Amino acid sequence: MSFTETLQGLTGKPLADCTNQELYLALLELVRQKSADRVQPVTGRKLYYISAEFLIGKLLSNNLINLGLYDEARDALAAVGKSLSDIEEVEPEPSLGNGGLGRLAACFLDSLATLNLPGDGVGLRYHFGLFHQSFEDGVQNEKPDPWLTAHSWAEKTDITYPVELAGKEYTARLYKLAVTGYEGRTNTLNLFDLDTIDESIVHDGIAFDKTAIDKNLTLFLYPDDSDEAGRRLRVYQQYLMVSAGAQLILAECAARGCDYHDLADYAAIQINDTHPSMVIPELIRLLGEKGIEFEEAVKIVTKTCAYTNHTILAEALEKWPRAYLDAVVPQLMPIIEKLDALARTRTKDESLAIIDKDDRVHMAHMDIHFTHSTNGVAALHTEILKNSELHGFYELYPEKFNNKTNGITFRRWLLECDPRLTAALEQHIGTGFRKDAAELEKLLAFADDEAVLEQLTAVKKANKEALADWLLRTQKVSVNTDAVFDIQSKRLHEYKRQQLNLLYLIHQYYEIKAGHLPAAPLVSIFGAKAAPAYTIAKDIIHALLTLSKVIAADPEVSKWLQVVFVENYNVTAAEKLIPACDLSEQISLASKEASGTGNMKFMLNGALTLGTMDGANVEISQQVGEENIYIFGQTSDQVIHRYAVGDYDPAQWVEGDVNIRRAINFLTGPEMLAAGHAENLTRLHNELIHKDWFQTLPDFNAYVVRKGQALSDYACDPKGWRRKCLVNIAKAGMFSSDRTIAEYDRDIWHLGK
Ligand code: GL9
Repeated sequence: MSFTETLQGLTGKPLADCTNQELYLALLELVRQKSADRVQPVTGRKLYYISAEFLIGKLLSNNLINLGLYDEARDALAAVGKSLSDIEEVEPEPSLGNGGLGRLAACFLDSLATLNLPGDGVGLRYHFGLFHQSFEDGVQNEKPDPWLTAHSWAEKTDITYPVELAGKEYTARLYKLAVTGYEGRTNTLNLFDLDTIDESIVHDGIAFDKTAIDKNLTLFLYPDDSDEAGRRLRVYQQYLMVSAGAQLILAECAARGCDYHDLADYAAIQINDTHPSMVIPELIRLLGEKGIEFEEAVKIVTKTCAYTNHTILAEALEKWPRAYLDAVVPQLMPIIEKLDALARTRTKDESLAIIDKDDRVHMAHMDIHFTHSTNGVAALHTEILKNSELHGFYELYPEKFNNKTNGITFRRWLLECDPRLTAALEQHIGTGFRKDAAELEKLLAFADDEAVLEQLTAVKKANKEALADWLLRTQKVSVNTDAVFDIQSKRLHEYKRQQLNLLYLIHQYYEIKAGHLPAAPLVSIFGAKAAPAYTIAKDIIHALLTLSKVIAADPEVSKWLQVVFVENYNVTAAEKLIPACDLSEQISLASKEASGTGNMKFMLNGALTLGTMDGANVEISQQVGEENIYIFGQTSDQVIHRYAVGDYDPAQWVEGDVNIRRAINFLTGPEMLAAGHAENLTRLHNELIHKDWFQTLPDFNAYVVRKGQALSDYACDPKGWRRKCLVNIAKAGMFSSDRTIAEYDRDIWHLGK
């Protein structure tokens, strides 16, 4: 049967007569059937990647590509006057994640299935995801982001598990979402939910009664934790995930013949950051119910579980007040106390304890003591963990520490999002890189081939045109595609320093007004959501939106400079932005970005990085060589030293530098106040002058100089620029998540064995 006939069998009428919605549903069904054909029996050890977030993005195109059906589907639809990309627009994006940590989990699932490794995800089926962002009057506005339509990729099962929360029993229901690898097997993303959730309790944006657990538990990812009810709700969510997950794992292993004593031969559990850490005491509890003594259960769990640390920011290393756990999971507290006592027999160092003197339970400490592996997510990050943040633990357990530099799946972040570049690459180096990313290096043979370089430039130009069309259609802004497209898209956080970019733009505004014109016009594009309770992050968004208006209203400046803030940044938006980028902003304060993965996506799509020596930027720089990347700013050692000395005073920098002073004072100057809100702008101004916790000002001048250099290279040395782009693409191979997953498997999981 031809593809058209098969699809028509599902629509029940000629394809030409179908709506895009009908075609979408038929394709969804077709993909489901084909994915089911690729389910394989599990032998030996199987991975359970347990994570609060799985930022999977839209699935239709990705699944068609991985099943080898994309071209056929596109052509069959085109033959009847339908467009696959229009059909894709019907699909809602599941917003089950926030940022890199969640997207990493999604890339890992793709690579596991592609490498034919048995590995499933375990998480929650949030009804409204993180939130949908819109801008109203220059301010971020939050709404629910529904994605669960009548026909969704996540299929309801009749598998349920009882979960006890605050002494009351709830029923967790399992939903399964098929994950098919590229020419690989089909694994499962297991998502838990309660049948009793009531979406109608959400009002006024994303507000809801935080105490009605049976109705609210899986409404949102990361519910507002600025009050106690919100923080407790996070504990409720985490326990729902780990308890149902642990029961699923034990049931699946038992079905394969495991007698629980040998659990580690059947299961490897990867704890993705501290949100799932309670899986440790929960497994010990459940093994106890099966008759296994505490001491043996601890050994089994330690052998089965491994932990990934994704950040050194203290606020993200969860420490739950004991009172919360006493209230929500009283069944776990006696076990956590015994684990704390056991940990104290291994070290006298009070700072390594699980329960501290203020009765807070340190989740990461429990992870490190009672799993067999702790990994960081980029070389620099792992070194910082070993040498400073987790130094005491490293001394106690040097053998547990290892690095696994993050990666991204090239299927989504090259084949799917950049078909033009993919076609160009295939013309010269064949298709081997689809499964063996190292083959991208073959491109280096063309580094001085003018025709190839021009082809890459033409691809970039076409992608910029496509982004411009999309921006016009969805955001009603028009951009100059001859300008440099400079993009900073990632969560809004002070450590990522969108405010540094903001100060640069203000600086440029003054320079242009003074007749010091830049080498090339610049379109500066932002995409970022701020956590709803993170005031300064929202103020930074407001300042950028306001500056955008001020510049647009000034014909002298707007010829050279434009600021665009994309609404509701998500995976779908990233897929449009990344292929069109010339300059990738990776400007976090050195030592603070554990890895970054956007940096890898931009590089793979032929953008040059403007960045600090932070996270995986360090490894990108090693790969491409310093002449093919724009590095600036303090090193992590300098930053760590400055924090240690503790004498950083932003006011001195403001006083001592006219450019810094001019840029900061502009925030509360007449132009900005006329276009924006004094309250937000003043708060940000004060924050920068009096606190600047992430040391924006010491890096300001270096940033201005380096960015100027990049713009001048772009404008004055186009040949050199193109060559740099080619080298970046060619050297991106090491950042494939296939490489990362192969390393996890080799060093930690040993799957299928
Ligand atoms: C993060 C780090 O901040 C990133 O640098 C890193 O690339 C990713 C994946 O390892 O993990 N840690 C973290 O807590 N988040 C990250 O993105 N947070 C969220 O996504 C909420």
